[in-house]
Amino acid sequence: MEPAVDDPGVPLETRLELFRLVLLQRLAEERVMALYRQGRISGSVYTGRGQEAVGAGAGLALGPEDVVAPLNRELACHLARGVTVAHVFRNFLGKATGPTRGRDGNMHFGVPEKNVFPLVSMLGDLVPLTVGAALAFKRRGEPRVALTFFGDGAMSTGDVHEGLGLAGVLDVPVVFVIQSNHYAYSTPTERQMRVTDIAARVEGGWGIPCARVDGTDAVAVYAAALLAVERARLGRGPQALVATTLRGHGHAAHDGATYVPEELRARYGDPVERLAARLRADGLGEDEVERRRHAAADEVAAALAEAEAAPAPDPATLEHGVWASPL
Ligand SMILES: Cc1ncc(C[n+]2csc(CCOP(=O)(O)OP(=O)(O)O)c2C)c(N)n1
Repeated sequence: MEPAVDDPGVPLETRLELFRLVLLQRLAEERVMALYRQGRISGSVYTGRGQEAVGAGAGLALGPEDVVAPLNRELACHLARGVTVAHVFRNFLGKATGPTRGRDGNMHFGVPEKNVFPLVSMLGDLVPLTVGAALAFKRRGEPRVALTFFGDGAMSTGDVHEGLGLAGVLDVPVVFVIQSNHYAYSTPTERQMRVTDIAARVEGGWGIPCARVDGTDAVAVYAAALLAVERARLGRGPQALVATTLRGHGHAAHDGATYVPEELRARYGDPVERLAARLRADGLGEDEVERRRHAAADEVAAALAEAEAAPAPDPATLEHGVWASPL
């Protein structure tokens, strides 16, 4: 883990908003896991437990005109853009009024009016798309930035190589946030890449400046992401950030993560509790910290009740939105 960066320049108001975001992700995903175990969500679920600080910090560092492409582990990034918890639940529960109108029971959705790209896959596919958005901003002379995330496993895919290569030569305003969580599914990093220093790979391989940050520290992620976003906006070309984390669950709900040794787990703190401790050190009283936990729990409970009451899709609409070629 990287040492904590105690950035006194991040205002208390922003720290409190980060706390709200990581709490909401944590509590919403706990509900999602419970719903999955009750058989009320089909397929599987991929949560960001232990990695909440990364989506929250990077999401909050963007301006409203910027574009972001989050993956499954960055629910807090959606929330930072103003997407509601109820909207997320409506998708998981396959509701007609959800973002995919019941076609997906996961995080494969975008919110165009909030400049959030839809998740295609978590294996690097969003990298070339995000670079394309950044190229459009550059060609139109707009002061906007595009940001996406990918994991250490995704880093070994062709799309990531192509996307980073293109971003470098076109010198576009894009930020890559790499969630380095020691495993690609269950494969340890050292078994899928020989050079395991990801920042060194990004800088040496693609010529993109890459900061290192402790991915369990939301304030540090925010501060580093803000710097990267502003550099990109000022025309200094693509920027990257590697956030070191550990998944609190397996790759998906069905994966018990028994391959993660206890010694490794012991090296990582909980991002939610870490931020709570930091706020206490900032002078926030315990009762105020608790009040915020309760407020987040109430928001999640109300959002779930709202989503549960939403209508299911009409079976007659099954073929709507499906492209079919005439025989
Ligand atoms: C073409 C393809 N191969 C394999 C998979 C299964 N798969 C999904 S994500 C993943 C690894 C992702 O690793 P990483 O980017 O490090 O993310 P993490 O799960 O650690 O968060 C794998 C093997 C897939 N979805 N598609």
